[in-house]
Amino acid sequence: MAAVEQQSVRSKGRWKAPGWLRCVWLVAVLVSSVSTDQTEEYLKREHSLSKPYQGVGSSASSLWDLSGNVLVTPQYVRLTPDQQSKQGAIWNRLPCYLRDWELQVHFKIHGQGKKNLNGDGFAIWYTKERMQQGPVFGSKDNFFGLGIFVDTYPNEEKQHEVSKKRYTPGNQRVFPYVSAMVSNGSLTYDHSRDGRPTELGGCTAMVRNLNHDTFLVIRYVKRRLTVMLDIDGKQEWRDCLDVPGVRLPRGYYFGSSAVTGDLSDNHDVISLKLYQITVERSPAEEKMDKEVFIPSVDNMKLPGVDDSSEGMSGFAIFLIVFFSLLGLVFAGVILLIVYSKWQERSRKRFY
Ligand SMILES: [Ca+2]
Repeated sequence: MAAVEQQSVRSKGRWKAPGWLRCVWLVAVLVSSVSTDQTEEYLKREHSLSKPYQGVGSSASSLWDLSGNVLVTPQYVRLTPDQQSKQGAIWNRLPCYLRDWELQVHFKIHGQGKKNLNGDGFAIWYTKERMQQGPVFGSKDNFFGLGIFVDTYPNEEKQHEVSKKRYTPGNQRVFPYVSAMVSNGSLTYDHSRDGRPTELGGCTAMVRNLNHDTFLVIRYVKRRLTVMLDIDGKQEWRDCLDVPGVRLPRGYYFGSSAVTGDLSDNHDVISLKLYQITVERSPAEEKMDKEVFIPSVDNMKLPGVDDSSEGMSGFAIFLIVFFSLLGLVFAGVILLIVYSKWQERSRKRFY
């Protein structure tokens, strides 16, 4: 059992080799010490949540805190019931200091509402803040860190229907929709637009009212953020989004939250399994991989702290260049005056 749990579900759905072939493969792996991209995975129990959730929310030694209308049963953690205006969250008590990790989320969204008459969805968080209620799927806006959203209600599409506005081609999408956002504390999630202005990427994911298990995996390895889904009951991961150059500080908290409004759903988390990924880095990669203090994404301008410091340095360079040029002109003028005076004097001496 423990051995099974030590393996990441990343390998799920792959072809299973017969025993003898696996032995040969194992020997081959042991013999060959040369590997370009060797990765290993370990389940980190302190950041994981699984059935039967012993002591969660009730014991002082629990690794998880509950907030809002969350309900813990032996089978699932219900973030919200299928009722209007509910909000619930579950947060890990321990900050995570891993550099490379993978979070596997086993979840279930189900309710009485017909398609697009349900809401609002749930979020998975890796943020500086924890246990703070707010408008982003029941959690705080202007957060520091990463949010992965499983959005089940098309707010923008519904507004367009009401106002009969035309769509920009390519902007219309099918819901439920999974998206990612990284914020440095200054970005606001635009609920009315389903987060379009701030999203890093996303995909459609038909995850409601399914009879089979649904999974989502968030991988963060060498600053590359990938989200994959296993929602078709085929035990296969399919790509959802892939963003390189995502800089997330260490020591943030994992959590999950959900919200219902006029429309509702049961948002259940069945398990959260965090795997440490051990990955080799070349000396050059190691040198590039400096400690991060403020979340950011390479080649993407986030307003706020990062941006203003960059803006300031640009302005400072401008000032330096400007005053240097001014100084040069001033020095030139003085030299010219001195030279003409000297010429005048030497002329007087000759006459
Ligand atoms: Ca929405």
